[in-house]
Amino acid sequence: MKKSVIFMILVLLFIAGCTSDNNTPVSSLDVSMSNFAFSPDAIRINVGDAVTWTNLDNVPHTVTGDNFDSGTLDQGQTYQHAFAEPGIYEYYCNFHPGMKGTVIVE
Ligand SMILES: [Cu+2]
Repeated sequence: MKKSVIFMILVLLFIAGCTSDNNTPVSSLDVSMSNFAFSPDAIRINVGDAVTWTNLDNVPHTVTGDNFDSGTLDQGQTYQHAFAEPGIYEYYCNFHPGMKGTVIVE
């Protein structure tokens, strides 16, 4: 009996681990940079939409992709970029390469 309970808990933890995907794109035109992360880190927009990034951290960040670059954004500064072509655009912060984000343009 005890063993089966432990087994059930392990199964539930396993399922929870598989379904909690923090990279699921959400529909948003606003991305914040806080605690050294883009939030949300993956967004879905329509062709022609402009995304606005805002740096909430007290250290500088950048929004750097293949064909767009915010330059240095200090705390409170924003950067806006419109996406005219459908595609998947990955970007990162120049100062913190671990900071990554994705814009999916449909
Ligand atoms: Cu950064």
